[in-house]
Amino acid sequence: MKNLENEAKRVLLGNWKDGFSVPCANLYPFQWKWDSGFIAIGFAHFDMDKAEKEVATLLDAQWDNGFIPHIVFHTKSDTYFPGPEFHQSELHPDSSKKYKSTGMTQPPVTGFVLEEMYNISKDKPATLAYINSVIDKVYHNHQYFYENRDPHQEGLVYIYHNWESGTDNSPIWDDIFATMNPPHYEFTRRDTTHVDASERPTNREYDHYLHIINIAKEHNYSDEKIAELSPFLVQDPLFNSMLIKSNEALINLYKMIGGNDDKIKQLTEWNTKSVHSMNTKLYDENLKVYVHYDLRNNKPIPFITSSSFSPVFANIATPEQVEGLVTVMLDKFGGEDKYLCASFDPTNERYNPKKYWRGPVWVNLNWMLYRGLRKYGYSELAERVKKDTIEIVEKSGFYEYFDARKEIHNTGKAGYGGGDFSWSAALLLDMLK
Ligand code: 9WN
Repeated sequence: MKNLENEAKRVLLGNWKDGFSVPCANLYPFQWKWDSGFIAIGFAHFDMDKAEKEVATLLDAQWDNGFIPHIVFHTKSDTYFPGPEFHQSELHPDSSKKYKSTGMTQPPVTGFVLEEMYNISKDKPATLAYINSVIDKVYHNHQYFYENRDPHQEGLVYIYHNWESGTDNSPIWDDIFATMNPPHYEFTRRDTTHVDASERPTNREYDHYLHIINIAKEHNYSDEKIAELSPFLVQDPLFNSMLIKSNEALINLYKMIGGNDDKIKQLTEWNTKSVHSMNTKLYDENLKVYVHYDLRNNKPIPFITSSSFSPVFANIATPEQVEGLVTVMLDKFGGEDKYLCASFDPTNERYNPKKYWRGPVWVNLNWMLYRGLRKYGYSELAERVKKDTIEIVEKSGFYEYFDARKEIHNTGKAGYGGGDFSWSAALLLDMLK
């Protein structure tokens, strides 16, 4: 491939839509919450103005209760299902009056994204002034999570839909879906007109996805009712790691801004409790990794995913725990024949190297693992994650996800899902710097 850095910029500029970016043309024609954060990190390296607008546009769609939706429908498009007519965010009394959106959220990346933007900035006073103008919205979002998504006051927030995790069809959810028996809905998929169906979730899986939303809609997206009734209620180590990392970033940024002692105190209290619960409730002593917890059925979900390693990104794991995580990563995910890091345990029978979050490598997870491993002093492994990421993109292009098997990249198509995918470009650009 040509100069990777220029190619990455081309992808980002191509997906920019006057104030926000789409994750990928046609397949995802709106603004997504965690995508927008990763995209802003990419833009920060060559166009800070766009990075700032990206985040500001997302925050402009915040609800009165602090909630930030997972998709904001700024523009009309009929290339994606389900769109605004299905989600009906207007059912919730606090929803944005300005934009239609979904009634679910995505991992809270915005806090640490602001800190990344500050670190990248060549004009730090100007960037800090911008951060000062938006930071309270992010704080309000965290407040929403701790006040509405943590029914037992454990410091661990729940997600009520697999789309909230960002890791949509991971095998972790299979057993939860097995407890449900949704109707067969009539709907027309759009994703499978853009991407090979074998790389996407099945129609029956979509029945489950729509059913959970319908239950939430019946109760006008009330958090209390969702906590009481949703068949899907999970504490996700990736989601909570992002929240903890963003709490820490907000503390650092508020300290630089000055004042705000009450917020710093609150963020510190949240983090102390959250880190403790991550290391007790979500850490599996036998598997030596972090796992998801099924809050509806009150049991851990004992599978190893790339999310199981994500607490290294947020300074959550102790050095002993990191040693265990690294051993598992190398043993199960890190064979010579594989690129790091598959999204699901390659030694498990549910692993599928081509299907979305059931096995393929994702650049955003690799970026977090690279950063975390480097911070904990595992420089060799961190370098391998970085090298693998660059190599798969160089060989296969800026795809949405990639086959972990090296032989596939040498012999045929190994980049899957959407092409010219924004966060693959943005985070690769960051890794190249
Ligand atoms: C549903 C936009 C999003 C990502 C998710 C990814 C995929 C959507 C979909 O695309 O999910 O939110 O329709 O499949 O799984 O992580 O944010 O890129």
